[in-house]
Amino acid sequence: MAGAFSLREVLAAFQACVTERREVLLGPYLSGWRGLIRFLHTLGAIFSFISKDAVAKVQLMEDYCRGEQREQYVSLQAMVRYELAQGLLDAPGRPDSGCRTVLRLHRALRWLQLFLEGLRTARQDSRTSTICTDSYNASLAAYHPWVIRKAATVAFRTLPPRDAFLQIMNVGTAEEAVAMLGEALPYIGDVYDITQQLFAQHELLDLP
Ligand code: 1PW
Repeated sequence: MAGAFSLREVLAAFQACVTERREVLLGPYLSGWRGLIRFLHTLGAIFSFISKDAVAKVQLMEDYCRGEQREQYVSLQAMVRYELAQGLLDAPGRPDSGCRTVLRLHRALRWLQLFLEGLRTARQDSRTSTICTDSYNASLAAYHPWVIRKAATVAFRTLPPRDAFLQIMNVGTAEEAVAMLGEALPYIGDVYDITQQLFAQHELLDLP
């Protein structure tokens, strides 16, 4: 069915990211992002603006995954090893490394995690826009200049009420969507935590 799309697929992709050895596979990580971007587009034009930068970053990473060095970009762990060993993270004015690009997506993933968790646990009459603004302010906003924070906050105000939002996730009834979130969110948390630890270990959390 054209346009049929469920947030369940996004969460399944993030679930498929983590290997038995606790490595994060870039292929499913980027499919998760692709799905999320598709979902953001269903929220209207103003969210297309928000997702524009994520689209560019996912595209850049997909190019690495298909490029000559693709074997070095199978997992986040391989990528960090490779880019560090090649000195790709030392040169100033190199804004296109995989590590600094994934770091931006990683910070945005924290926002998504907090937002969906807020949505899951909120009272039925809660405002989606408030949940979204609060989760943004608690995460990604710290890395954004004022003008982006402002534009983001304006976009959030257009979000539909909680129950309607749960419906457009296309997972079933609001109750079913909440149950799905409860099941799937630990996997996003897992991906986030492993990535955070990897980047911290190599002192890459502040890559310009
Ligand atoms: C409904 C909740 C959905 C959460 C989805 C997350 C989407 C994240 C995209 C936010 C992007 C805002 C505008 C872009 C800002 C860029 O300057 C910034 N990129 C990100 C992803 O934060 C930093 O990238 P840069 O300039 O250092 O290359």
